[in-house]
Amino acid sequence: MIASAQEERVFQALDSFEIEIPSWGFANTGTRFGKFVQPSAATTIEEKLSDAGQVHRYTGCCPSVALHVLWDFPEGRASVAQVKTLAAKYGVRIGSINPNVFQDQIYKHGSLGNPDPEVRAAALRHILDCIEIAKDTGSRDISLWFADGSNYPGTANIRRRRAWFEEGLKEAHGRLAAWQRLLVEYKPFEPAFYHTDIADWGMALLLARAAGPQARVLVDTGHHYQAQNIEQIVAWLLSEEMLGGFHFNDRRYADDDLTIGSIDPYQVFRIFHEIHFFVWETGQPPEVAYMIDQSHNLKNKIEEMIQTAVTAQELYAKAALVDHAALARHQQRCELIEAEECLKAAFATDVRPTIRAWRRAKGLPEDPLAAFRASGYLERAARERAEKNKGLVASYA
Ligand code: PSV
Ligand code: MN
Repeated sequence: MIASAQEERVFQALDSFEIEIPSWGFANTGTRFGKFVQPSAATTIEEKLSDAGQVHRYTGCCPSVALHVLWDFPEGRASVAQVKTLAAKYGVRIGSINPNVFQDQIYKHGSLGNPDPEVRAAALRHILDCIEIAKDTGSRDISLWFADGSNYPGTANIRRRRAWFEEGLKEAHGRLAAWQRLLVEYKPFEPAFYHTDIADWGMALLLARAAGPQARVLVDTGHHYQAQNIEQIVAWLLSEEMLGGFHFNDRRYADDDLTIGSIDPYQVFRIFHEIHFFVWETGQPPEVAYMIDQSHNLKNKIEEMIQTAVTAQELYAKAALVDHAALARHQQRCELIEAEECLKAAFATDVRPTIRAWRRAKGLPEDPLAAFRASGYLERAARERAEKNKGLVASYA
C-alpha cells in the first residue's frame, strides 16, 4: 500500500527508470599503466551477458546492455543471432550498439576526420555495418564516440576535418531505419591532447543537426572540464530537443570512470532534476537513454555495477521529490533562498526506505547487493573463470 504522496512520487519515478549497463564494465580493463586482473572477470560475451543478467536480476532496473561491436561480436554480423540468444538466456536485451573506429592501426590519425579518404571510407564502412547490426539486434541507438584529434598545434586542418565529419555522419544517418537514432558523443581531450574533433556539446549539437533529424547528442558526464555546469548543458539540449542520452560515471579529475555519485552525488541529482523539471513544465517526457559508462579496475565489477544501479535509482528518486510548483514560483519571484532550499530539501530526503518498499512491491530483494552476495554467483564465477584470467596475466608478463 502506498502511504504518502512522497512515496507515490518515488514509486512513479522508479517505475519508469531504467539504466543501461555496458558490457565492457564486466571485462578486465584497467588504465594505461596496467590491469589488475580479477579471477571472476568476464572473458567472453556470454560471461559478460551472464554478469549483466545478475545486475538486472537483483536491481530490476538494468534490462539492457550496451555492446561494443569489436569487443562483443566475435564474428561481426554473423554472431548477432548467437549474441541475441545469449542475451535472452540471461534475461537481458541488447541495448545501444557502439562502433569502434579508434582501435585499429589505420586510425592513428583519425577515423571520419582522417585526411586519407581510404581511412575515412573504412571508418564509414564499419559504422554502416554497425547500423545493420543494430537493425538485427533491434537496437534503437547507435552510439558514436570518436578518438579523432591531434596532439600538436598546426598539424591538423580543423575546418576540413569538421567537414569530413559532417559528410560521414550524414551518410551514416542516411542508413538508419525510421526507428533508430545516431548519438554523437563529445570529449574535450584523451586520447588526443591538443584538439579533439568533437570537443564539446556545441560541436556535437552542430554535427548531429547536420547529420539529420534522427541524430542526438550524448552527454558523458566524465567528458567535461572541471567545474563545467553539466546540468545547464542538459537544460539547453532539452530545450533544443537534442538530448539523446547519457553515459554516467563520476570523476575527480578527468575521465576517471568512477562510480556514479561517488564524488559528487549532487551533480547527478541536479542533472536528473533538470529532466524532471522539464517534464513537469512541458508534459513531454524526452526520449533520453540513461546509460552507464564505467569500467572498474579495483572494485569487483558485478558488485560495483549493482552499487551503481542502486545509486542511480536513489538520485533519480530524490530529484523526483523537488516541489516543482513551489520552485517555479520562487524562481519567478527571485526568492533565492527558498528556491535553493527546494532542491536541497529533496536532495536531503532519505529515499532508501521507500525504495526498499518499491522493491518489495516488485518482488525484488530489498538489498540487491546483499542478495547478490548471498547467491554464491561470484565465488562460482571466480572458480570457473580463474584459469582463463590467470592466462591473461601470463600473457601480459
Ligand atoms: C570514451 O572515453 C568513451 O566514453 C566512449 O563512450 C567509449 O565508447 C567508451 O568510453 C569506451 O570505454
Ligand atoms: Mn562514454
